[in-house]
Amino acid sequence: MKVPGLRRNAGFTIIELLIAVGLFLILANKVTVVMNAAARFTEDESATVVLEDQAHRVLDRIAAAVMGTNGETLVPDAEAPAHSSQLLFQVLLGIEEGEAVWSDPEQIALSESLRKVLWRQNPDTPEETRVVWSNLVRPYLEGEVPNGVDDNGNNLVDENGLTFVIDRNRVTIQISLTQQQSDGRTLIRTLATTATCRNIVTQGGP
Ligand SMILES: [Ca+2]
Ligand SMILES: [Ca+2]
Repeated sequence: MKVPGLRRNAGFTIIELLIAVGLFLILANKVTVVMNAAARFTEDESATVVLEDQAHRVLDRIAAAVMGTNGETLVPDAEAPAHSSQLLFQVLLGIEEGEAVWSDPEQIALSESLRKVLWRQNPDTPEETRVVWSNLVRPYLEGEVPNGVDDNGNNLVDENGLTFVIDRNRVTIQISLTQQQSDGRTLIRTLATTATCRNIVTQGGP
């Protein structure tokens, strides 16, 4: 015996199937968007930690070097707001028989490629030794482009991604590190600190 309406309720109609497939595709698309955003966020977080960690370590090393010098050993001997991308200095190693003992000349500078921070001892001599402290430097400080104008409003014009401002025995160090993400976006982190030359030696200095 036939029951009225039984055939119609036994399965999905084509329209119902199309609606179900459409809803599934919309849902799948939303899930994909959310997953991509989560992956991007995770990648950004990871890269940010790397950039900030490396920037802090480089700033700490430079600040420690500056504190080991006296103002007279710092080259260039520039008055603020003059700026430079290199420091040449000697570190006070100690006092021997009343005389200050200084290290061999050391240099911290941006490389010619504008991407690396290089520490060098006895630079440009056969005895030169060098260590790369960072290879993620931005060629110009965040917000700055080489156009003869102070684009980022810090009173410095066309300053590089590693910049020193020397004001007597105080050195302000600014650094911008950058890393390109897998989707082509670029992350930038900029940090700054000021260090003071603490070894004021009036006799026996270089
Ligand atoms: Ca500037
Ligand atoms: Ca500029």
